[in-house]
Amino acid sequence: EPVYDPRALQAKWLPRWEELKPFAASEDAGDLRPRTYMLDMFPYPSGDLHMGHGEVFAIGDVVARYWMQRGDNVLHPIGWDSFGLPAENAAIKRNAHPAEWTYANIETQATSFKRYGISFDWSRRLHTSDPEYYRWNQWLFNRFFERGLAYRKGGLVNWCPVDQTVLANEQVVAGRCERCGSEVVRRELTQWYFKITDYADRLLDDMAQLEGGWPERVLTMQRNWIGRSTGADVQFRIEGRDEPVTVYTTRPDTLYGATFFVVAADAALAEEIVAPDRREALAVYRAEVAKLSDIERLSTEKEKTGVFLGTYAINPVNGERIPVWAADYVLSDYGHGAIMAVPAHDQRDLDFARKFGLPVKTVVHTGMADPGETGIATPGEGTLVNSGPLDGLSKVEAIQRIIEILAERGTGKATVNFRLRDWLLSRQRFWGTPIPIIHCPDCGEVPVPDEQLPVALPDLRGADLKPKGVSPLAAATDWVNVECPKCGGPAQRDTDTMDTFVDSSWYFLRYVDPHYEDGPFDVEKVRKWGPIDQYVGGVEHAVLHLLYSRFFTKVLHDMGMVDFTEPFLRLLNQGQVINRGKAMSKSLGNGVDLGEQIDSFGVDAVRLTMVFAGPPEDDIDWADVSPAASQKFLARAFRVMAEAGAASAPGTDPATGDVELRKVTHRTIDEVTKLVETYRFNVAVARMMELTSAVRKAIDSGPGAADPAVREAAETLAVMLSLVAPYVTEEGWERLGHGPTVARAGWPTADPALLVRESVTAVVQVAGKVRDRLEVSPEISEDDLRELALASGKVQAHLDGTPRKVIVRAPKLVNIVP
Ligand code: ANZ
Ligand code: ZN
Repeated sequence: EPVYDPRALQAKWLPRWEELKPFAASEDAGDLRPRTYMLDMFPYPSGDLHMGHGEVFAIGDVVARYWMQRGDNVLHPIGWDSFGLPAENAAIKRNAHPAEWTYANIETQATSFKRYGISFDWSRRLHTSDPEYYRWNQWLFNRFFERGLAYRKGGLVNWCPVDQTVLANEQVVAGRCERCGSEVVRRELTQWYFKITDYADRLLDDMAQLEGGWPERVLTMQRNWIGRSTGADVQFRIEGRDEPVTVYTTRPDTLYGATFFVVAADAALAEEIVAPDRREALAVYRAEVAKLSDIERLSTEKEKTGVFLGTYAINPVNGERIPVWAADYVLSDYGHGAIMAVPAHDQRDLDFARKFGLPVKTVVHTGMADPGETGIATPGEGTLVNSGPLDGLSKVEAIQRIIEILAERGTGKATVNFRLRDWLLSRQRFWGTPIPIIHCPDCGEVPVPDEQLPVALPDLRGADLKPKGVSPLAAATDWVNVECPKCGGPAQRDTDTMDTFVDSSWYFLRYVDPHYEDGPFDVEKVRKWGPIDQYVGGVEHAVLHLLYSRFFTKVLHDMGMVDFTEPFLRLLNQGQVINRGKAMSKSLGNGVDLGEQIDSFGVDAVRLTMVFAGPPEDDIDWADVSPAASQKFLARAFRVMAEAGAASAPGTDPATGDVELRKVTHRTIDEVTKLVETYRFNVAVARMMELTSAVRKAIDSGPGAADPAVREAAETLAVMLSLVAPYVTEEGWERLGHGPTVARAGWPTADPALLVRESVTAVVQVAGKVRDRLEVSPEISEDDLRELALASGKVQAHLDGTPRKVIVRAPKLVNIVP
């Protein structure tokens, strides 16, 4: 009796795989197999692999192994996103240097990945904290700088008071630091930015390529984040000021309804135009506003606040004088930082008007009650009133007409606005890529010449790396003080490091040759492998990493370095592994350790549990699944493969085997193929379980273990199940008399002749006499059978008009009373 011993199989096969390297992608030009690039989001080395990794990599491996079985040349690499705050914070807590902590974790995770049996090509391994990698971050920064896509500017930025660093807008979630959860404050700082806004249109428009390949909700999140809106820029004159002030509005049709004008309290303009006797009030108000986050400022719930600036704006279409206010609900960095307020048709303007007793003037008749009385603005469609030349027009017509009028007079034009802001890149932290800029008192910002890259991180071993608000690099004076590359005079290095999202914005391109020395990546090899056919990872990156990578890809495309404009053709977001209905956490005490699960049930059972738990997008509640049951199933599958292997030798002709079992096998092949290609991996596993039962039955109470159909079924099972359970199937494949490795066995093909369902004969009687016999499906419906019978020529010949009665007993009998 063959015994399933997961531990023994792991001990036997892991070293064999390391030797055989079955998952190495081929760069051989003569290799004509289709190339498929399968990528999992690379991990942070923040400890050993956890349950979440267990899930994402088990799922990714199903896809990678499937395409390998299909005969593709599959690139399935792994590396580490090894710079960054989590590693740095963990190291500081342990009084260790980030490098020591990081590289120790990488080794731990690499060992765990190998044990977990993921089909990686280990020769492609990379770590973003290696100088040979981050050198190219710096090289790319230089290219961006040359193209005007990297620039420094002062302004209000998001600051995390705990991590003591600035954050990109994308890293502020509901007003909090994405990493540590503390409330983000605003600070005035000069920082480096990537000009992602130059690509806003293309980031939106190119999403057409991703329709169907990406989850709809991710596309929607990106669309909303980029936030394109169309409207008009309109110029207002401000009394006592020569320069007109431009406002952005999505509703230029409501221009005649503007009853006041609002400037962002924190915009420079407010200080420029404020009347002398209102200056003091503005200063007090600005101090209050500085404490608020954008979310708070834009909240419709929040009580409106503001101060009158003691000056007036002139409406360009009717010359009306309207008072100018400063308020917090207008943001300084959106549009032009100033708005025309139309209280009748904009709720926030209406709230403000009611609070400060400003007039409300309806200019679009929507059929709703008067906003001035109800306090409810009417933003909808309608007919223009009180609007001179626009009267009687619809909203859409009025927008068009007013834009023409403004353009004729040179006081406005149609325009597009984006919510997307430039990507703030500088971080005041140690564990990242130094920004390759030298500040020279005479030459300004001078990039470190390419041939001097990498600008390596100073060692700083033993130094205090705690965040202090200025980069710890600033303390390394020997490193900071350099000669200006341009004039040779004394100059200083930029001491900030790059956001680690820079590292992950192009790592997928370097995998094709991670030690390439002539550029960030081998352009020729990327041409052959790119873009990524399938990407698998968490939805938490829906905006951040995926948006940045798309941006980088477009810039690289413009530089002529890649020939595609979207990096990831298909995206799968796996769910989370939770426990007892909640995310795992130390404080809840509901953590489950991946290593312990593997020790108890074996790698294959844990992987199978992950894949079988439900659709890959759904969360897995570990309390609801049973790795023990998975292990039991694997033992059954193992015995079936071992018994079939012991009873016959390879090469028997399946055509001579039991037809019933063959039909089950081929139907399973057909279904599992479709299920894997549509990500329904859990259902695919269920089909494999059914096949296992069918083989068991055939051995025990059917044609017996030596039947060629049993061998065919067992071999099919080995190959299909290898996507999920590599160890037991490798062993099964060997016992079935085949050489390693099952991973390259080749996907089985379903014989169409065996997919045809049985048919049955339906007898058709007219007035009690058999007039026809029909071959029909056993599952035919009563209606279909009635229709078929009545359509029969032989039946028609005995009918004279509509029959009086038709009695149908599907699938066997139709009785017609003429
Ligand atoms: C007049 C108006 C009348 C507006 C109306 C709306 C409705 P989106 O779609 O998000 O682009 N706005 C413009 N700049 C702003 C700023 N810096 N801070 C806050 N609000 C600003 O929104 C555009 C609309 O938001 C603009 O259209 C403007 O108000 C406001 F019945 O202008 B609207
Ligand atoms: Zn200089």
